[in-house]
Amino acid sequence: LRYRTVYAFAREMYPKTVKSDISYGTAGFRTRATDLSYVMYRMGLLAVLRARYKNAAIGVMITASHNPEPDNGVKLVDPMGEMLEQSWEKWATKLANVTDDKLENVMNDIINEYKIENMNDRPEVLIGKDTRPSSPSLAKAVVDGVLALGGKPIDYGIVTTPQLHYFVVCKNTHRAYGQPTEEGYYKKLTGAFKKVRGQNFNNGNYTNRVLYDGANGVGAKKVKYLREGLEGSLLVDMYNDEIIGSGKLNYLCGADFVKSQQKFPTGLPQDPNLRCCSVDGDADRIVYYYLDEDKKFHLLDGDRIATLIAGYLKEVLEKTSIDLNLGLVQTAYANGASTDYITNELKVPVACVSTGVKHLHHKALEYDIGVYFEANGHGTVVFKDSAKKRLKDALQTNNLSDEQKEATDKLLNIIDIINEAVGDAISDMLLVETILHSRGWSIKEWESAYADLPNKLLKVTVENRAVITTTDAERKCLTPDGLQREIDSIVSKYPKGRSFVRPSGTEDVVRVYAEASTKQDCDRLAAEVARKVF
Ligand code: NG1
Ligand code: ZN
Repeated sequence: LRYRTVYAFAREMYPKTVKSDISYGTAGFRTRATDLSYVMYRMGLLAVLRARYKNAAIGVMITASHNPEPDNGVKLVDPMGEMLEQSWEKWATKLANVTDDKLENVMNDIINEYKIENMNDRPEVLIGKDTRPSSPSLAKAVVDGVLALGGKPIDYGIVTTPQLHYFVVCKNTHRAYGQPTEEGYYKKLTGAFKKVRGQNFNNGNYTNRVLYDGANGVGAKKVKYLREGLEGSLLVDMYNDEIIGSGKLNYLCGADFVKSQQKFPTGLPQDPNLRCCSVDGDADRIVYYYLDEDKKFHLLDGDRIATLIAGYLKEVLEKTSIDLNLGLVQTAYANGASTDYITNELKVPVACVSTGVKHLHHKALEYDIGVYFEANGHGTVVFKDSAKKRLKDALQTNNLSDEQKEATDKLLNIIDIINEAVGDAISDMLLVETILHSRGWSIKEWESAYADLPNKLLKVTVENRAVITTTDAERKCLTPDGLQREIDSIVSKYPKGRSFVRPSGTEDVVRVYAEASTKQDCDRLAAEVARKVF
């Protein structure tokens, strides 16, 4: 009987109103909020199937991240906090696009394909949403889908994407990772942060005040709670914290605006040399920046954060007695200067993978300690369980020198500052602040490690972006025939030139990236390559 209700309910309450297809991409489904009710209900159904198949709790996050306020979206979170496994993405797409009368067939196809027999189990589905005005009704659609199929929805209300990932991991590790509550999340992060910082809140050229752009979204709402737990160890000055219904979400502010426009956001005081950071609309990305005495804008993006973290972890690691391998993972969008610096100065192995967090995360897991960041500020650090165990075991033995003991203890605390499940703006901010504090660095000193090559990212609209296929972590085109040869010949004219093109996974555009030794060359290179794509 319940089964009939599932589909009758779908037809009545959440009919498929949109004819055109959508597809589950690198960031799940994302489109205008008004077109998403039926998709949400269906993702509620899919989450229950996935949870039954994995015998674990699954997450559903409702957000469109850095997109404008009228958009929304949904992504599923797998048991260990990863993005939904790739082989299920095509089922998500099928389920979203099938007509109401065929919904039951696709559901049965999934049940048969994965031989899901425990259809009476009542697994937990953890649901989170961002601050968009459309989010509550879309969350209700997910809840209805979960209930209709007999799952147990747990509504976390408004949370950041990384918080939801954290809750899912806590649930599925029986709290070994932490308490699956917001309070548990803040306590874990701030507790570890305060331990590492100690009693001296300032150090050398580091001052414990950061200007924080909340993008008028969930990242603003949540930092208010975090601040209390920090107890003055870090002063977070909040800007752009108009939240629900202001229409200002991500507007002229936030990490995506700052990174893609390479501009100072609205709403923050423009005093020179102040350390500022911006998060995006679901607080899974962060970038730092400042204005100098001449009001020139300086951006410290994901590449900078990654190099700061990798350099520091390498140093702390060397002071312990334990031999763990450390690696850094980037995408082709990482600035060439950062890659050179990591390889030649830090001497940390660096890998390049395709765009999309799941690729970075997956590759990072190959190292004992894997640091990964996209240039846009999404990233984190992952530690192998065996690496953590070795650190903990070493601390138990009594044969460490004081220096080794201190370094091991510090590293273990640093692990607790980090949200290993997924890139997390709030946790990444605490980690950056910890490192700058420990080094006694101002933001300028951090920046002085290397000089970014001028770079440019263009969007080109073409009839069918799928005609472009790539290889070598998206750095080379396979098709259309001859395009790569043309790009190579253009690039060869520019000193330190590098350029590649690839179809976006989230927008109907082809992205053109270029970098070169001067801004003028970089602009020319980007324009020349873009012309070949038309
Ligand atoms: P696409 O649209 O595939 O380039 C963008 C970002 C990714 C990633 C995803 C998911 C760039 C160049 N691309 O992907 O880094 O964050 O969105 O949000 O920034
Ligand atoms: Zn985001």
